[in-house]
Amino acid sequence: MTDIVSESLIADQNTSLADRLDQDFESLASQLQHRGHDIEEITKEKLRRSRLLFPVGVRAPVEHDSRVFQDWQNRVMFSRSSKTVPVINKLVRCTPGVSPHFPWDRVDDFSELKEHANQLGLVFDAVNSNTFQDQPGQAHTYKYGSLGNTSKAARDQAVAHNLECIEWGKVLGSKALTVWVGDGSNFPGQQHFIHSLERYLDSAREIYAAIPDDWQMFIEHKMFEPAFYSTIIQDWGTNVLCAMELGPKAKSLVDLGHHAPNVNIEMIVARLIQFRKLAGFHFNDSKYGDDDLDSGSINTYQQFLIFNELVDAEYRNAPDFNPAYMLDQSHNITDPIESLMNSAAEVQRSYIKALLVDRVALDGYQETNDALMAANTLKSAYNTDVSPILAMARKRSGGAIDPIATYRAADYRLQLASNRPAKGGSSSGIV
Ligand SMILES: [Mn+2]
Repeated sequence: MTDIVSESLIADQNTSLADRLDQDFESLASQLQHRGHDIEEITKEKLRRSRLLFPVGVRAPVEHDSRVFQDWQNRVMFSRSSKTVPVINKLVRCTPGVSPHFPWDRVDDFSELKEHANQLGLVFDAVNSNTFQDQPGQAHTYKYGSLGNTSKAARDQAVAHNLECIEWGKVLGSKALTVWVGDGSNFPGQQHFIHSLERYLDSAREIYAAIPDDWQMFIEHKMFEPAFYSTIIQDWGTNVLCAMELGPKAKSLVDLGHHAPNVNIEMIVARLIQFRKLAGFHFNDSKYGDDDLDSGSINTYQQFLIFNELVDAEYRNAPDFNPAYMLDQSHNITDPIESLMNSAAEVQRSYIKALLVDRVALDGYQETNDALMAANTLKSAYNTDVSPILAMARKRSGGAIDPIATYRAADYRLQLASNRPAKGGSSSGIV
């Protein structure tokens, strides 16, 4: 597939779109110039940063459909025959990172995997442990929790899995371990809130002790599911308390879908930045709960407001501010490659729009309590169509002006190739 999405195919596809893009880019350039922004600076800024940001967390939609799960497993980069992440990165040029999920993404030889990935221009980001599902052959069930289980043996087993994830991650070149546990209860009174959190913290301290000095431990909270009455790390409050308890290497990860509807997530982000505890993000979108819908498919204004806080932190040189950006979505009715490309662009779109916020004006309106103009200042940036910047940045870095169309053209060629008779044959049919 990576061969099918060739440099020449991308160049061919770009040729027909280049003139129109140049016009749109010039038009946006003059629009932004009137507002005091240099489009070249923004495009370069994006190029510089986007190579570091937006790793794609390869996650299987395991909760939904085993058939889809199988299909997904066959498509991830670890199967040599299909190369989801390399194809995406080749087209969008901003997703060089992979966030492996263990044991789903376990291989026999991690150094061989790292070498293989590096040859494809990819690197590994945070490794994810999984103690929310029982694995075949494991000695102790996680039915009643993992790191916070009442059974010491189950807790030890969960700690041991996290330690092996760290070891695998060291080989891969990862610099963080993401820990999300499904521990919780379904009935009032089922668990002692304080004792269960104490057990979680004791286990987490053992994991933290094994985190290398140049690593971080990302703690991910989630309000509910699979437990529906209480969850041990249910919100950012408990999350940050645990991160503070553990130490400076522990930080709080924000998965956009892991909050109650209508919660002010951008404010949570600001709080975590202020107290040096923002680990990063699992981007996705949601309508009702942990829907894992494509990023930017529902609430694009919220995503922009989150990036408004992130760009504000960049401008202020906020201390210990280096969040990891990952996509954490499930795709049941779309091609994951197409959805992930779309989502990467939507996340970048929010970032670019946040760069356009007139921060001097905003600061003035905040100081003078001009609520309406403060809100309008944000809206002015949000309402700008920055698509030409995204497309130009992709083109200049060797990617596709229109990644979906180029991917579909490649897929079309692939189908032609697989349908084509091996030798000669009819002259009709395939054109
Ligand atoms: Mn997540």
